Amino acid sequence: MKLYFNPLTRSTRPRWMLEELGVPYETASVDVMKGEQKHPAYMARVHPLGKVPALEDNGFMLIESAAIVMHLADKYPEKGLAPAAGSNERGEYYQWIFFVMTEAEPSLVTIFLNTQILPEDQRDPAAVAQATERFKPAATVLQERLKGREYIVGNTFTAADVVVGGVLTLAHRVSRLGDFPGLQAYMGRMMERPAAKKAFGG
Ligand SMILES: N[C@@H](CCC(=O)N[C@@H](CS)C(=O)NCC(=O)O)C(=O)O
Repeated sequence: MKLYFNPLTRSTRPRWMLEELGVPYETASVDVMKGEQKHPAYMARVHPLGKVPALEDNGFMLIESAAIVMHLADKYPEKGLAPAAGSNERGEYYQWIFFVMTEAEPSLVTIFLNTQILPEDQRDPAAVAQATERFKPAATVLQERLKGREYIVGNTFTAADVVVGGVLTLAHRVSRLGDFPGLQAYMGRMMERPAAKKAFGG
């Protein structure tokens, strides 16, 4: 299996998952700052939008960080990183993965782009303020869910923790976890996992 990877991007999520699974894989480095993700050959074969991550598995190509993580959990059922299909826990697993990807991540991306990535004269402080306000209720719901829980679903670590934990690292990078000690503590626990350390350590 080959993961198209850049260390400062969402490709840390599938890498974290691969490390949790302990299966063999290689990484293909894609230098996003140099624009390698927009090379026509890469876009034609690997990612039609010219982004990372992407997974290549024996000629099978898959994009979207959360989809890759969930697919990997299902591909190795013996590792127990996804609740049984059809169970209530599986429903919650879908719920929290979609929740962070749709209710939290877009606001965080807006903040990230407008505070750290775009050239200063293109940054929009109003968009940052609006996104910060949009993030707060989602973060509150997530923090409430995690009260008294070690993991986002059930009593064991699952792929949902990779996605939720991964999104929270972005919240941390844009300094939006200060008011959410419960989220900070959860993220800290997740980042202590050896697999996460490897994925985020480069
Ligand atoms: N929804 C996609 C988003 C992928 C994405 O936007 N990746 C960023 C890095 S985190 C990227 O490759 N940006 C470079 C570009 O858009 O040129 C996912 O979760 O995989």
